[in-house]
Amino acid sequence: MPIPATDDAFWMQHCLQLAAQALTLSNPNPRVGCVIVGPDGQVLGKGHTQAVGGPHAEVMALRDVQAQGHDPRGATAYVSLEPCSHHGRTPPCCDALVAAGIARVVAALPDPNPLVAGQGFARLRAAGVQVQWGVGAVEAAELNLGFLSRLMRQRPWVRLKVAASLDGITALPNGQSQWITGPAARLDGQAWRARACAILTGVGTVLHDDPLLNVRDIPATRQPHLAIVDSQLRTPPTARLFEVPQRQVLIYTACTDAARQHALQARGATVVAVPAAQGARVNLAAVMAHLAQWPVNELHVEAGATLNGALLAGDWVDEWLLYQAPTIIGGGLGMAQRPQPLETLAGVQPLQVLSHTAVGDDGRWLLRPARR
Ligand code: AOF
Ligand code: ZN
Repeated sequence: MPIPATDDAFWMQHCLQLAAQALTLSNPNPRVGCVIVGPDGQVLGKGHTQAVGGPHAEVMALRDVQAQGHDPRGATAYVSLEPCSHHGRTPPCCDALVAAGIARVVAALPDPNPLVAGQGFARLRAAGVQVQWGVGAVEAAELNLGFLSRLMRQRPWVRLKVAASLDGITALPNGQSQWITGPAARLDGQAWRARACAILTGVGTVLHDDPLLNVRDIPATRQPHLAIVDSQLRTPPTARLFEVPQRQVLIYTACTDAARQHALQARGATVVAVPAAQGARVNLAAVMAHLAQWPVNELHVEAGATLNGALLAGDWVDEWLLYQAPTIIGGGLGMAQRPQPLETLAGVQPLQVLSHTAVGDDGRWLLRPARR
């Protein structure tokens, strides 16, 4: 039996599934889905946001309606974000919906983009379209937590990934850190990299591991950008990370040495001068503000204990992605070293467990500071 176009919760779920298909594709645009449903519960067309510069979800769905030879007049459009009202890289979606004769729009969330921010709904209403929003808002926000963080807090959503042993060791005292977790966890880690707008690391990791910090071993339509916190510009211009095509490398530094800057720029890096913080390190607030402007929605951190500790101490970590191998190393470096160790446990931030799952032989915790 067809599901009528009045079952908003049902159709919004469908819409959110479409939005999820844009998980690694649409960055830094939000992941949005749209399904257009006829009055008798017939799906007339559906779509999701394409790669940046490409069509939005509503336009994809309207094209699908047309391709299938359906008539969208009088239909309901379910969309997981307020249809845009601005001319960005693409024309306004609300105009396209109005032109197609859509009678009702059900949205999950308003768009916090100041260029839209309620004007999409207002324009639809002014054109006589019935508008309702709020259905599926929690799920739509979860899917777009990076986009919402960037627009509403002017900072990326910071997800910090660590691979540790049962005793919380991430590297031997000599710094060796590879292969603590197994192949399934490493592959899972790639999927989390793929959904991020950018990966963040510290120069210590670059010097020690000469990592690529790219997406590999899984299908990828784009590479996240790479940001390096490097107060003294010690990143070697010969580092392997410069060999990854299709991404930008941003180096945040407090060092003004022109020769070093030029050598890195010659490798394609964008060197960003930020104020020094205490201990000759870079000011992380300035780094985060710049990344939000870049624009970065989800920032995936893979760094050593020093940068992790600075992020923890500065309260920048929104989410911990912690892989835990069933092994006890018995000494070495922990996952985060604060610049100033706490003197009392009262300062410890409790974490809320979002999930705890087996990934191959390892465990994966997804944790968020309890108050967020
Ligand atoms: C929608 N539907 O599927 C998405 C929207 O530069 P543009 O033209 O691609 O516009 C990007 C902005 O449009 C983005 O920041 C957000 O406000 C909105 N995204 N809007 O109606 C969509 N992805
Ligand atoms: Zn749009």
